[in-house]
Amino acid sequence: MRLITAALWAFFCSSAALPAAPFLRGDADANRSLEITDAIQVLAFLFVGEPLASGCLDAADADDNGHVQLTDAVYILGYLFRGGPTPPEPFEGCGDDDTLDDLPCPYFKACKIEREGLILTTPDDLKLSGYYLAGGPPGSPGVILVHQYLQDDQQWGDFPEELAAQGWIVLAFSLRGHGESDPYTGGDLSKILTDPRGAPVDLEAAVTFLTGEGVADTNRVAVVGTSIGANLAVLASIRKWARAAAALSPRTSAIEALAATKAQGMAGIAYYAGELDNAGDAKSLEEATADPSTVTILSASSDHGIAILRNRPETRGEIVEFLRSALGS
Ligand SMILES: [Ca+2]
Ligand SMILES: [Ca+2]
Ligand SMILES: [Ca+2]
Repeated sequence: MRLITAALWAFFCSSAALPAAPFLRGDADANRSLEITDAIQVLAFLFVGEPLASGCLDAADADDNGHVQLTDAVYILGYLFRGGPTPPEPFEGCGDDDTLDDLPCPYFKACKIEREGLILTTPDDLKLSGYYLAGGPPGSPGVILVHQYLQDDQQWGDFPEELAAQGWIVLAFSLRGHGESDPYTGGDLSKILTDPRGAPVDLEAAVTFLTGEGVADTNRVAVVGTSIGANLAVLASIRKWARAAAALSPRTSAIEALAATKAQGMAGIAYYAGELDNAGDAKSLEEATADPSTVTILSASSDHGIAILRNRPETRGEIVEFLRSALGS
């Protein structure tokens, strides 16, 4: 019994680097209500080795003493049936843990999924600013969002929330030289558009984070990008970092410069381009991409990158459906 508990503990601790999700104290089964079943969940976790239905150890720490113990089950029962003390906040509504401890809460399905800020460290030791939405428990499919030149991780509107609502773990970040991330050191910022030692290294940091132990399913990662982000999404497919991608306004010459290789070996990509905006590259890239792949040319449109998502809202649902099918989720 102790061995099983230790294994579970190691599983939860491995995800301790993740941002913490808002939760409800005592609601060990994450059904948004404190009931006898929550006490039973705590006991089953401690003595039978059952995983917590909520996946959130902080929620099971009903008395907020920093440990999940028999006393937490007793505390829940005391509150419910014997007029015992009210569990500490967050109890009246979803919230964060005010008291620091080592109990991880990577995901809590009964609370609204919120953006949790995070800092990625690149292989060349830059800090990149971003945020994370735990739309599902550890091991769910993961989606990385890559913005375009002179934009940042805020360009997406509520698309990250729409993706997280599919049960996916979503990571958006700002490339070096953009948003709150460290500056680009390769010269004039426009050089980042073709520098293989710049933005691709940033995407690698995001992939490494998302495929780390206890985060997303390493075999079900997708990248969605606009303009340079689209080129990086294609690069992620070339390098087998991602099983699926959506590339809005890609450019072949920039992909080949960033990847330092021919644009070949891609699979599972949905391409988009405005008819009046370099649509030829999207078409030829799609021909070179193994199934599943699609290309959508927006007639009489010069929309580029994020403008496609903003001006053609139906694109969002199409991308979700494409990723769902390509990721098998
Ligand atoms: Ca409950
Ligand atoms: Ca406790
Ligand atoms: Ca605590």
